[in-house]
Amino acid sequence: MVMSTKYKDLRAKEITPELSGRVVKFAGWVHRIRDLGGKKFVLLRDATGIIQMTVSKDSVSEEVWRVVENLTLESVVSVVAEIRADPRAPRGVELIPKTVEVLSLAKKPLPLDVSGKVRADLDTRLRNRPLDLRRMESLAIARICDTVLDVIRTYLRGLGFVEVFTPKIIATATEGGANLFPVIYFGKQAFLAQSPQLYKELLAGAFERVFEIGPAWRAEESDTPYHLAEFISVDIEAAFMDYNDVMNVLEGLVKEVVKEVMRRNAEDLEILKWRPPEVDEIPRITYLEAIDELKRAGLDIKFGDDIGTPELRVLHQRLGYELVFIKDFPSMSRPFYTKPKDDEPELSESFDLVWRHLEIASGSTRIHRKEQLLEEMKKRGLNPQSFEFFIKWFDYGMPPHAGWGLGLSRFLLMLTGKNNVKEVTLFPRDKKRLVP
Ligand code: AMO
Repeated sequence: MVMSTKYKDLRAKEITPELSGRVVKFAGWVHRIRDLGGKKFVLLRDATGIIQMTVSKDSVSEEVWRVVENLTLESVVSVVAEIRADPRAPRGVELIPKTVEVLSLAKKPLPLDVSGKVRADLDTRLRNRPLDLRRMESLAIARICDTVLDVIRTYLRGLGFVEVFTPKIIATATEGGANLFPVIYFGKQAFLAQSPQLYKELLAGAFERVFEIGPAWRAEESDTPYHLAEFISVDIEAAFMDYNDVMNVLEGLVKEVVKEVMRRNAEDLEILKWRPPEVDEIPRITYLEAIDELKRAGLDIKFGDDIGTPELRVLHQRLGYELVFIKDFPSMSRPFYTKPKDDEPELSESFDLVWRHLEIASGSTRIHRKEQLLEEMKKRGLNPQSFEFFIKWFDYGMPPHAGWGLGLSRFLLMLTGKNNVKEVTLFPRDKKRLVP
């Protein structure tokens, strides 16, 4: 939809050769300047793309020429210009300015090249993130993320899930106590939520099917390409479903997201030079099968051991999947709310969704019987009193339920081909980074 505003009639992408002859207002950033003496090609950029402004000394006013001569990269300009079709210009169209006004003059030199010519390392880019985000690649990632969020919402609503928000300042650890961020809450000890887990369970006990897209915090000590101190978690919780059911929901969702990203973000994928994996049926293997495979590969691994990124690399190499569900993890390796299998209680109704060597989601059937919940808490040395706000409601009709949590930034790695979650997070937070 085209909307004329105080500063612009059209956005860069909307300026096409068919509009040749029209005089319009345009505003954007100076992306690049090619100087041929009496002629200057100024590439103007906005969030939709780039349009060339061609300025010839002998056909513009002295005032326009003076302004253009003093332009710096990333300055913001507002122009009134005639659109002219010209096959030599990028996209076959250019602007011939009548007036050029500088709305914000950028200092020289820039701390980071925005045009994409000079490569900078990730740390430099993150220190200069507001400029880094102006790069075409950053915009492509942001647009893909936008599609993902839209498709997730539409898909889950289509299945009757209701979008909810749970409290982010909470009283107890939900995913284990090691990586909590404490907060002082009116003089009392509280924490930033590691996940919406216990609240989404309570909500499934009221609304049956809920989902949330929101932040989660983990005080991650180690600096890896896959961990953030603050990340966006996509969570669902559903009453009257078990882990197989919610794996089906997740599989359907991943398929739909990939399909829609390919369709809606073809240009962005081209900018990123990436093609997401085609998703068909996602194979499901058990933890025990994975362990056996790793043993066959010569790894020294036994029941109960974690299957981390190094082990997943080996598994991916040997089994050659793009996506796989690993299920039925040992009960004691999962949080207290995870339901052990009825016939083999040392294993649990749990799963991870793995892309190549990266866990992107995890979930389970939850315990819905109070005595069993208390038993599992005891096994893990947890104090039921601290969870009274949660456990109490298991006395009043808690349905069987299941759910999962998906790390948005990890999912985006699969969809954008980037290899560090910080690249696909606007302002990432890690141990060393609190600004910008
Ligand atoms: P889990 O702790 O496995 O499960 O987290 C779910 C998903 O969140 C992502 N994730 C992270 N992403 C970036 N940085 C981090 N530090 C980080 N930690 C986790 C991962 C992971 O798969 N309550 C359960 C989910 C459930 O059972 O519903 C939970 O939080 O992609």
